[in-house]
Order: sequence, then C-alpha cells, then structure tokens
Amino acid sequence: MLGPNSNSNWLSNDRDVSISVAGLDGVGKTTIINKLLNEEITETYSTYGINQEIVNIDGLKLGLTDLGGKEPFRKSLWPSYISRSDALIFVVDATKEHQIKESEKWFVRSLKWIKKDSPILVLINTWDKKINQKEINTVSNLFKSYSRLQLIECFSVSPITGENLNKTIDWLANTIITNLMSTGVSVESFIAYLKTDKGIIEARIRSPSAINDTEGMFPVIRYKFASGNESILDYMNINGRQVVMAADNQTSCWLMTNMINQNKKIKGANLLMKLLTEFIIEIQGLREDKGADISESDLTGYLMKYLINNQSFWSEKELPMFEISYLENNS
Ligand SMILES: Nc1nc2c(ncn2[C@@H]2O[C@H](COP(=O)(O)OP(=O)(O)OP(=O)(O)O)[C@@H](O)[C@H]2O)c(=O)[nH]1
Ligand SMILES: [Mg+2]
Repeated sequence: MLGPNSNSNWLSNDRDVSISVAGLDGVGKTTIINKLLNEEITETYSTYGINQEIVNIDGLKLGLTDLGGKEPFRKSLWPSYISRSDALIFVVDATKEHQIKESEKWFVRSLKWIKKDSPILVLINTWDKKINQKEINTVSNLFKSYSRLQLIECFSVSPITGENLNKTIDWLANTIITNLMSTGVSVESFIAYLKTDKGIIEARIRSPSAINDTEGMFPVIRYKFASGNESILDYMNINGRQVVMAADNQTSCWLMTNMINQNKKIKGANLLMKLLTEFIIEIQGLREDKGADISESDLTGYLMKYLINNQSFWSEKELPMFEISYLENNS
C-alpha cells in the first residue's frame, strides 16, 4: 500500500498493545503482515512512511505499525515509533546474506529505543527458499546474543509457505499475556454462580492477598443471569480494578483484577473477557454432558482445570484459594 494508511479501527484506539515491525527495506515486513491478516500474497510496494493494522490474536487486539524500511524512514520514524511500542518485531531477509551486517546495526539501534521490558521477536524471512538450518542458527544466535534486559526470540518464517507463522502468533500472544501480568495486572477474584436442580452453586477462587476484596464490590457483584438465549458481557473499571462479568441464562461469572494505578493505561480487557466467555462455554458443554444437575465435584474438577490453564493470570507468588457452596436450596 502506498503511503501511510490510517484505518478507522486504529484511530478509535481499539487496541491492547502496540507493536512496531521494523527491518531494512525489502525484507518482507509488509508481505508477512499481509499473510498474518490472511490476505493473499500480492506484489507489495515499498512502504512509504508507516502502515498500521490491527491483528486479532486470542482476543487480544495487536496494533501493528509496519515501519517503512528505507533509510530516511529508519532515521526519522523508527526512534519515535519503536520507543512507544510494547513489543518489537524485527524482520531479517535470510536470502540476502550481504545485508545481515546492516540489519544488525539497525537492530542494535532499535534495542536502544525500545522500552526495557518490551519483548523482541526476530523473524528470519526465508521466503520460499530452502535455507539450511545451520545458516538460520547462525543468524538467530547473532541476534539472540544481544539479549540483556529484553527477551529476544528468533523464528524463521516464510510468508509464501506460511512456515512457522502460527508459532510466531502463539509466541506473541503468550509473551504479551505474560508481559501484561508483569505490568502488575493479575486476577484476584473469580466468582461463578451456577443454576442447578439443588439450587445455585457459588464458587469463589481468590488470591490470599485479596482480603475482603469483594466486600466493597457489593452490590455490584451478585448473581445475574441472562434471559432466554441472550448473553451478557460487561466490563467495568471500579476504583482502579477491572471487573468483568459474563452470563448466560444458567451461569453467571465475575472476575476482578487487583487495583492498579489509575493513570496506567489498562490493557488486556479483551483477554479478560475472553477468559469469562470461555468459562461460560465450557460450563455449557459440562451441562450437556452431565445433564442439568452439575455437582459440586464436577465443578471443582472443572475449576481446577480452568485455574491451571490460566495460571499466568494469577499472581505467581500465591496459590489461589477455593470455596464452593450452595447459595439457595430450592427444596
Ligand atoms: N528473496 C525473495 N524476495 C521476494 C520474494 N517475494 C517477494 N520478494 C521481494 O520482497 C520485497 C517485498 O517485500 P515487502 O514486504 O514489501 O518488504 P518490506 O520489508 O515491507 O519493505 P519496505 O516497505 O520497503 O520497508 C520485494 O522487493 C519483492 O521483490 C521471494 O520469494 N524471495
Ligand atoms: Mg513494507
């Protein structure tokens, strides 16, 4: 695409993280991004200035800034965009061995600009060539050798065959989630209400440090079910805590994060919502398997699994506590 492209999604600020995609001109940045967006591989024009796109990964909205790689843009645009990014993707063309030194030089400069806690992903573009693993390892080791404070990972990718692009996406999503947590956001409480034949089961998981954390939240937190086939998904920011709620007509759940600095940009709201919608969908499956009568032990088993799968959301130091009880008895 010729010229900077500003799409409306980008302007509405609808993204959780900002990632800069840098690398010399012609290394395949735009081609790789087009492939990530599931677009057909077409002839690209050298990017003039920047090009911005949103990529959805696991409910996370990644704002990718595709930086023009021609020298004037490296000098004028890279420093300001890279220094404002939450992660950096640096692309190297493995088919152009003579460019590696120049790539390395600009990579080292980029490391100075990027925030110290932002993860870095080096993509070694092999296009459609069979490049021997030894050569890939040499480039990979060279770039990884700069790993100091930042995490540097290298993958070889091909926008033509799609090789390793899924791995790239998984790494990005996982690293960003982990990074998100290290910015201080963690889940402190999770509360679910399930309608059963014997009454409403209330399940609570909370981190030990979340002393009485829900007390101030009443009457916000209560069991509220959707009617009929509707569903509810709600996101609130209450006194610096993120509170997310999801429900169908039989299950209602809440999730609360710790309190974070009000001035800090809150990130990952989509991811928190995804955690809850996944829970609702899993419980729907459990009900189908077991019939309407979900027992406490079914639920305990499932919650354990849910906790383990989403371990990175809980504060690492402490094991969350578990409480399950019946709220009401219909008999
Ligand atoms: N080696 C190789 N180059 C290719 C292949 N397919 C396309 N190219 C070249 O890669 C370049 C296109 O890459 P882009 O994705 O536009 O590169 P870019 O990194 O975005 O470049 P800038 O926008 O100028 O920074 C073109 O010059 C193509 O000629 C291929 O299979 N192998
Ligand atoms: Mg480009």
